[in-house]
Amino acid sequence: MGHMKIGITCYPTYGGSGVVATELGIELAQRGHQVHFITYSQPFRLTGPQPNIYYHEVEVSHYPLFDYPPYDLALATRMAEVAEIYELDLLHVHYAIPHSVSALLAKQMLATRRGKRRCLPFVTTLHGTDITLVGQDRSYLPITRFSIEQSDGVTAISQYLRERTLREFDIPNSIEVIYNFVNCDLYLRDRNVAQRRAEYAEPDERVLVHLSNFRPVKRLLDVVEIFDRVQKEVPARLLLIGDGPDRSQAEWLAVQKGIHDRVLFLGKQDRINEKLALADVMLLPSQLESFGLAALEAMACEVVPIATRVGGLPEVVEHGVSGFLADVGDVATMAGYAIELLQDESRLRNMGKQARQAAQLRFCTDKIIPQYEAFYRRVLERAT
Ligand code: GMT
Repeated sequence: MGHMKIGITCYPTYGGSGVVATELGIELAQRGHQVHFITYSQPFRLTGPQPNIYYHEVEVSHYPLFDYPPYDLALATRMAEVAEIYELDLLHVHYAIPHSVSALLAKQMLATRRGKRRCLPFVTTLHGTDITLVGQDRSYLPITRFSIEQSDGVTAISQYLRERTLREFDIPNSIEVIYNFVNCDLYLRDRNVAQRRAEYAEPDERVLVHLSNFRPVKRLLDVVEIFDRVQKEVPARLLLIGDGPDRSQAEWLAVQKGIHDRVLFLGKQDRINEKLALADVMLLPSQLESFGLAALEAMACEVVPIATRVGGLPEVVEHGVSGFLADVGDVATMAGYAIELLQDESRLRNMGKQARQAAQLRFCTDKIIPQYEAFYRRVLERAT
């Protein structure tokens, strides 16, 4: 089988699942597949026109009657239309709710069309909160389970998420783990970093970075607490990339602690690779991460992650080798790891190299994208 025509749906805004879906589409397109993004706005990492990539916006009608505009239905309709017009081979949806329900509807719409019946298998990739939070909500659990069961293929981004889904959802499907990935040619240490680093920090200062959507699960206040302890021992700055509900609380905490001038809120940023590449350490003290894509992106840039021992993070970060792991909320231990490392230049650089090596060996695009291609082919063979 040659190149495939693949429809991809994800949340197009800032967030790990949208990043993975978009980067996957870009990589597939570069390998010659035709990729159709079907989303309510242009995925934020999809910048500029690229060969083999199409974008189809989902319009949702807002009639006065619709207190709750039916996005899932508009999405299903658009999926079916795009699949028919562009003769898609399959749909790949990221994040179960509501995307896999819409994909199931689109599949059924096409399967029952008189005279123009069309087979449209769909793959669902589980990312984390679609299972750990949303799936636990009784009002969503049955439909999430149903749409996972009905998927023609299911993947999870870590062993942790796979096992948790099988355990808590009690589904008969097999779930294949395909880890998240990073483009190691784009995410790499900038050897001429000094000039750009000077925009944010003095030459003698270390740079710590945090990247997230600032939701409570990320424990942004712990990031500030850890940094406060670090900067008392080591001259340093903290770059906070992203935005979200916990931002103002974190800003106030930095003001209260008298470190506001050292904590730089950069907001949502493009070209994350360039920002990460000028840091020394990444702080990711999350309550839960099914994978922790930010840690992986940092590792590829030789930035050492200091994270929590939760969810899929131990599958990404090897404690003491490619980063450090501590218990949730243990800001003293995480600060201790950072201080020790930042005071020892050769250990810092060595660990940075180990982190990159781990990223390259296990999570580079050339390792992971072929796994998706092979998975799609298996799904298509089964479906026809
Ligand atoms: O972390 C978030 O709140 C965003 C969420 C998403 O779906 O956009 O991230 C999840 O998917 C990412 C990409 O696969 C993973 O790297 C994150 O660990 C995962 N977040 C959680 O499990 C909390």
